[in-house]
Amino acid sequence: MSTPTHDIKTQGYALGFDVMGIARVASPLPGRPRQSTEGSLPTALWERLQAWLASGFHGTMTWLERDPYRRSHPESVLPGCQSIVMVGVNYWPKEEFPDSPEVGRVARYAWGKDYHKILAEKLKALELIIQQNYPGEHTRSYVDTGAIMEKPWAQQAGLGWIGKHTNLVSSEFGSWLVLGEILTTAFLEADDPGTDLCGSCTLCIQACPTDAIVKPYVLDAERCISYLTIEYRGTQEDIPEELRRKMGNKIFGCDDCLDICPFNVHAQSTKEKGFHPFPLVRQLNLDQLLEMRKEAFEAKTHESPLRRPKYEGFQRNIRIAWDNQKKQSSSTSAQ
Ligand code: B12
Ligand code: SF4
Ligand code: SF4
Repeated sequence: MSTPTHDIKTQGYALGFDVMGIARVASPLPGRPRQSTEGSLPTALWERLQAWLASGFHGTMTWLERDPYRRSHPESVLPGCQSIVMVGVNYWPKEEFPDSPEVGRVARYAWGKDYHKILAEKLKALELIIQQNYPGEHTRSYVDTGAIMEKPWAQQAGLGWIGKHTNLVSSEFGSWLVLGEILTTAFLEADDPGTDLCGSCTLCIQACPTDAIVKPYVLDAERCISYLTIEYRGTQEDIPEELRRKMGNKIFGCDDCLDICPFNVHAQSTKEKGFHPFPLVRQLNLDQLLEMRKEAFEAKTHESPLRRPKYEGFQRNIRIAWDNQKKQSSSTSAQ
C-alpha cells in the first residue's frame, strides 16, 4: 500500500539517492505519538561523544567541542523534530589508478565533484517533496556541515551499521556511501535499525598504517591520515616523523581501512556522473605537483573536495609524499 513515507522514498530514489531510511527522533511536542525506546540513542551518542572529546581524539578539530548536546540531540537543531530521513549516495568509481610511490594517492570520495554539492541539490528537492506531502511541517537538510552525527543516525535508519573502522558499512554498497539527511517535524514511518555484521573480523584495524583505530569503533583522529592530510593545518615539521613516514604517498585522505572490508565484494559502480574522476586525479605525479602554482591549483580543483586543505596544505602533503618516495628509492638502491 502506498503511504506518504513510501511516496517520499520512491521520489527520493528517482532523484538519485542509492539508499534511504527513516530514523525516529524523540519529540517533546505534546500530542505526538511516542515510542518506548525514544531518547536512548541521543543519550548514548552524547556520552560517546563526550568520552571521545575527553580523550583528545579530535585533535585540532575544536569545532567538534562546541555544544556536544546539540550535536547528539537533533531536536535541539530542529525543534519538534520527529523523523530523520537519512540518505546515502554510492561514490565507488570502479576505476583503479596505479599505486606507485612517485604518484600521489587521493581518497576515492574526492576523485570527482564535492559530495556536499551533489547531495545538497538532491536534498533540497526532496525537502520540497516532504513539504508537499506534509503541509505546515518543517524540514532542514544537511550534508556533513550540520550538527548531526550522521553515521549513528544512518545505522538507526537501517542504511547499514557502524563498522569497527567507525564508518557506516552497507551490505549492498560496502564502504562507499556518503551520507546526508533531512530533519523534519513530520511523523514518517521509521525503518528498523541496521545490524552490526562485523563479527570477529578485525581487518580494517590491522590495515590501518598508523594504528589510528585504537580499539574497535574508536578512532584517534590525530593519528588518522585523513585528518592529517585534510583537516590538520600545521606544517610538515609539526607532524611527528613516525606519522609522516606512514603517510607514504597519500596526499589527500585515506581509504586503507575502507578498501579492506569484505563487504565491498558487492560494491557497484556509481550512477552519479559527478563522482567520475576529474582530470587532475589522473595526473598526480609528485614531481609535477610540486611545481604546480596556486592559480593552477585553484583552477584544477574547482568544485573538488581537494580545495579543503587549501593550496598550502596540499603542497605540504605533496612534500611529505615526495620525501617518502626519495627515502624509499634511496633505501632500495642501497640494498
Ligand atoms: C569529523 C569527521 C571526520 C574526522 C574524524 C572521523 C571520525 N571517525 O569521527 C576525520 C577527519 C578523521 C574523518 C575522516 C574520514 N571521514 Co569523516 N567525517 C567527520 C564528520 C564531520 C563528523 C564525525 C563525528 O562526529 N565524529 C566524532 C565521533 C565521536 O563520532 P562518530 O565517529 O560518529 O562516532 C560515534 C558513533 O560511531 C557512535 N558509535 C560507534 N559505535 C557505536 C555503538 C553503539 C552501540 C552506539 C550507540 C554508538 C556507537 O559513537 C561514537 C561517539 O559518539 C562526519 C559527518 C557528520 N556530521 O557526521 C564525516 C564522515 C563521518 N566522514 C566521512 C568519510 C567518507 C570519511 C573518510 C572515509 C574520508 C577518507 N577517505 O579519507 C575518513 C574515514 C576515517 C575513519 N576511519 O573514520 C563520511 C562517512 C560515510 C560513511 N559511510 O560512514 C561522513 C559521514 C561524511 C558524509 N556526510 O558522508 N572524518
Ligand atoms: S583512514 Fe587510513 S589512517 Fe585513518 S583510520 Fe582508516 S586506514 Fe587508518
Ligand atoms: S573490515 Fe571487518 S571489522 Fe572492519 S568494518 Fe569491515 S567487516 Fe567490520
